[in-house]
Amino acid sequence: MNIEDLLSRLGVESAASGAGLAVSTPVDGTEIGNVAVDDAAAIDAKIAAAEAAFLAWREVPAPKRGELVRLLGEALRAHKEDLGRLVTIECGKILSEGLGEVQEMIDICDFAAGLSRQLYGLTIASERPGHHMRESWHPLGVVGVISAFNFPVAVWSWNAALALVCGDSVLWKPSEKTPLTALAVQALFEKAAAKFGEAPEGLSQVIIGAREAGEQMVDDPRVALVSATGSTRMGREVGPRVAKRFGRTLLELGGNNAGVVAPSADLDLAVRAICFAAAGTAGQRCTSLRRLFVHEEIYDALIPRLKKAYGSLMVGDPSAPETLVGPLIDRAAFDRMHYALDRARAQGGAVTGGEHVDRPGYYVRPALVELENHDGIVLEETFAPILYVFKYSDIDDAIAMQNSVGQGLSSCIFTRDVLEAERFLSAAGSDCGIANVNIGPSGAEIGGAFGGEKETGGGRESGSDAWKAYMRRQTQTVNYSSALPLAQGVKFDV
Ligand code: UN1
Repeated sequence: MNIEDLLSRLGVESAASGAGLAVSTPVDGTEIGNVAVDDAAAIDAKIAAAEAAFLAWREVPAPKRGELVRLLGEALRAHKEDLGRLVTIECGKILSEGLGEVQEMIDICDFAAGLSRQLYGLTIASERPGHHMRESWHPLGVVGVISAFNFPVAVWSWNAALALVCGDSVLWKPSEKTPLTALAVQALFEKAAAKFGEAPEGLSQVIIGAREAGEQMVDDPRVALVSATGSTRMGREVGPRVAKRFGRTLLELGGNNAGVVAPSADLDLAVRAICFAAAGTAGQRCTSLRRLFVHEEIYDALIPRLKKAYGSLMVGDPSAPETLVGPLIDRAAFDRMHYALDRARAQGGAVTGGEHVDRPGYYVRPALVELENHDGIVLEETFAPILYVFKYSDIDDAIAMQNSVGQGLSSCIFTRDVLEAERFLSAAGSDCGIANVNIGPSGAEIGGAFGGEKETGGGRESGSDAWKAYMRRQTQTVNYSSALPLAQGVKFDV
C-alpha cells in the first residue's frame, strides 16, 4: 500500500515535509514519513487562534454546533477504510481493530450530535418567594487533548466531539509516534468544517512535537481543560502542573486490569474473551487484561485450554486477515516486555509464550505467566501481551487481590452465579471505573463514561454525562418579585 496515496485520499498533502519528526511503522520498522514540528512560537499562535475561535464558537447555538460534528461523522464514514488502514500502518493494530477505532469515532460523533440538543441543566426550588433557581451549562474554553499511540485517533474524537458540541475549541497534541493519523483526522475535520461553512478559524488544530510541545500546552493558562490519556507517570506530571494554575484536567491513565474466573463460568466464552482482552491489540490497550484470578476448582480445566488457544493465535502482519496479534510499537516496548518477563521468572513465575517472532519489527508471542504471589512486577502496568495468572479459593479474596493495585480502570468476572456477579458489581466489589460480567475488561462502547479511579486519574470521557467536564456550571438565581428576601432569613434593612 502506497502511504502517499492513502494520505492524499484522506486530504493530507504530504507526509514528507522533511522538517523534523521521523515517523516509522511498527509493521516492519521502515520510515513512512517525516513531518514538520511546531516550535514554541507556532504553538503560542495556535493557542491564541484556539482562544479566538472559542470566543466565536461559544455563541453558536449548540444544536448548530452539533451539525458540524455530524458532518465530521459523515467524513469519517466516507473515509473509514482509508483511515482504518492508516491506523493499522502507523500504530500496528490489526485491521479490524483499526477499522473499529474509526467506528468508535463515528459512534461518538453520532452521540455528540444528539447530545447537542440535550445539554440539560436543572431547575431548583428556591427557598425565597418570587425567586427561581437554575443551573446552566456554559462552554468552558480551549480544550487541550494529549493522546497516546495506541488509540491514535479515537481518543481525540471522544474528547473533541463532546468539546465541540459543548462550545469549546480543541488543540490536539498526538503521540509523537502517530502524527500521520492525527494529520489525516485534521484534514477530515477541515473538510467537514468547509462544508459546515461557519466554523471559526482555528476551532480544531493539531500541535506536532515532542514532550516540550505538550508541556507548553499544559502550562498555558489559556487552555481551560487538559484531557490527557497515557501513562500514570505522565499524569503525575500533567496533573500538578495544570492544578498549579487552577486549570482543569481530565486524566485517563494506566490500567492494571484483572479478571476473575469463577467456578460456574462458561469456560468456552471465558477463553475467547481472555484471549481478545489479554493478547488482542498486542496487549497495548489501557484496558487490556493483565491479571487473571482463576478459582482452584476450574484452574486445571481452564489453563490448558487457554494455553492451547494462545498457541493458535496468529502473530504477524496486522493487515493480513488471519492475523490476530500485530507488532509492539517499538524497541522500547519490546525491551519492557522482556524486562517484565525476567522479573516474573525471578519471582517464581512459570512463563508460557513470550518468544520473539523473527520478522522485521517487534513481534512477540503473547505470554501467560503462572504465579503464586501477587506482588512485584505484577503491580506494574507493562504495555505488552503478558497475562499473570493466579489461583484463588474465596471470591472476596480474589476481589481484594484484584483491587490491591494502584490503578483502577477496568475489571471483569466470568460467572453464571448471580450472587457472585452482583457482589462483584457492588460497593464492596470491584473498585474500578469499569466492571463487566462475562465480558473482558477491554473494548468498551462509547455510550458509557470511560475512565477509572485511583492512579488511573479519575477522569471520564465519552458517553453518559462525561460532557459536563467540557462545560462550566453556573448556578443562577432570579428574583421576579419587588421584595428582597435574603436567604437563610438574614435581615439587613437599610
Ligand atoms: C485505551 O486503550 O486508551 O475499551 C482506550 C476499550 C476502548 C478504549 C481503550 N474502547 O478498549
